[in-house]
Amino acid sequence: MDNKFLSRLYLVVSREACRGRDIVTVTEQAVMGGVDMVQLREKNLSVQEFTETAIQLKNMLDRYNVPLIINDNVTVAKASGAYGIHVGNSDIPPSQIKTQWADCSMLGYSIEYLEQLTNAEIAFADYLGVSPVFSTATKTDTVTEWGLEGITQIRKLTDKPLVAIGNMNESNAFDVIKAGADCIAVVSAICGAKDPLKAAEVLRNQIERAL
Ligand code: TZP
Ligand code: MG
Repeated sequence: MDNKFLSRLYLVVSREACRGRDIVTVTEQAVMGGVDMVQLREKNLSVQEFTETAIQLKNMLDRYNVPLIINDNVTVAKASGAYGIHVGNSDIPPSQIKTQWADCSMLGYSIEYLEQLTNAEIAFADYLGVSPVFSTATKTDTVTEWGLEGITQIRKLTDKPLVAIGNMNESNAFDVIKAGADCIAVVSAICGAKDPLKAAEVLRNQIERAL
């Protein structure tokens, strides 16, 4: 795996996912439990609100040395001083992100179907999202449900770090890492948990056990 990429438990967070709880508080709990990378994924906020939330998160995350990644918005990523950006297959292509934001330190790119792996855009990505591994109510506009076999298949075709996302939880994290993923990304398993710190700890333990 690429040395630059050392993250194992990746929280994908939004205000909505925190279900009325404060996003910075939930995220800080998650970090204390073992989350080592955070993505802010807001689909319904204005650029101003998205940026403000990103800055609040970054101020907290900096104290823990945890990188902040912004989903699909170069303006917000630059304005908040984020570490990187994550884009999907139908978003701005990675090559263009690099043109628009030369200082981007981490570029994530979701793999939604197998043919994408032969695309030149892959070379611009620092990690690939295997999206989704299992179907999830959190994101329903998906193409391929990769399953464990899909992770293993992608693992054989690329050396890029693989981030597994989609219905990841404490009962499948171990198998997903064993199948070839380097990192687990979650929304509900942490944001929806009564105790986000404990939920992160349990997930992190499953991951470490599989490494
Ligand atoms: N991309 C693919 S699945 C997904 C995203 C953002 C949502 C994952 O959410 P959850 O609640 O962890 O299944
Ligand atoms: Mg997108």
